[in-house]
Amino acid sequence: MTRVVIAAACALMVALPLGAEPIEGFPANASFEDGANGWSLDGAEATIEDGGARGRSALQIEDGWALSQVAELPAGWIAIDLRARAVDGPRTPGRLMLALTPDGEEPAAEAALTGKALGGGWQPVRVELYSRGGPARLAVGAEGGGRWMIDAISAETAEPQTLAIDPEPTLGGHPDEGWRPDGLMDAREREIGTARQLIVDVGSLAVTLSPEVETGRGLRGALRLTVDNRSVQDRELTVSVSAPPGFFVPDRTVPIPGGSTTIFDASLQCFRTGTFTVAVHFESSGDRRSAPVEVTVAEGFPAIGVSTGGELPGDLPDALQMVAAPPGSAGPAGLTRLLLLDPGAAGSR
Ligand SMILES: [Ca+2]
Repeated sequence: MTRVVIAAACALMVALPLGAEPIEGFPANASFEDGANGWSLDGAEATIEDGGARGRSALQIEDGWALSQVAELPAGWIAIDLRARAVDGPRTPGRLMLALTPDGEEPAAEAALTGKALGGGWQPVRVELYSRGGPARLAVGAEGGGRWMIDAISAETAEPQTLAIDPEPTLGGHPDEGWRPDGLMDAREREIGTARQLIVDVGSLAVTLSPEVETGRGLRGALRLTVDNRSVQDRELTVSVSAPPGFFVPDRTVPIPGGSTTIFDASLQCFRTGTFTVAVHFESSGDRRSAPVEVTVAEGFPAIGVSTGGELPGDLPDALQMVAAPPGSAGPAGLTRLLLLDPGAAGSR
């Protein structure tokens, strides 16, 4: 499996940017109530259909790119808010793509969403795209055989929000999808009442953790670790995680004072939903031990997109929403540039 180097936003602090100015009239016919006027559907399998999220009509696209009318746009980040729907729900194959394309250029995906990421029904989405300034179009694309609907588009200038990230964290690669060890690796199991605990001895440390963890998409700190240091010497414990694509867990080293018990929450941040088995590795005093943990990631909003340094990979892990760094953007890698918003709160936007 390809190892994808990514930079991912590490927090879920979401605030609307200050000083945002609406870009009136962009895109033209933004709710498709005037049919396909203002849009070029040439070369795309795209139609205007009933059943819109706002008003009667919406764009439905199966393949290729639908392009808005050219508009003169300011340079800088532009936030696009829209409603998106995967017509066949989470089973919808392929991906929905968005881009801000200078006039005369071919669109290339700058943000991509899967059916699993969108779920069922209309989903509010906010994407920040970079404008080089000048005449450009909004491009809505589809590939991979699924049907998608788009409605209620609006645009405003945006101040990119920079979030703290680690330099060059890595995503995925090991273990493979569906990986599950035969046993408990280096851990032993203890039952306390009806609860199960895993205990891992590493150097003079005994690490206690739960074999099963539940968390929400994008959240950190899901893995509670209790570390007993049986030595009087101070130690350090490094926690790392091997996980399928979609997880983002940088290595973390924590001081463990001698003769004490230290409790902290390690990250199992994941940007997709589902149940996965990951391997958690513990290193201390040159000793390295591992334990398997089953992680169930539930839908959670707002869900942030994973930001790649360059082009989007062609084969996205399903359920993973991604954004690319467009040419000339010169923005920090850790921007929150794609948000799936809470459908229940959509009326407030
Ligand atoms: Ca509409």
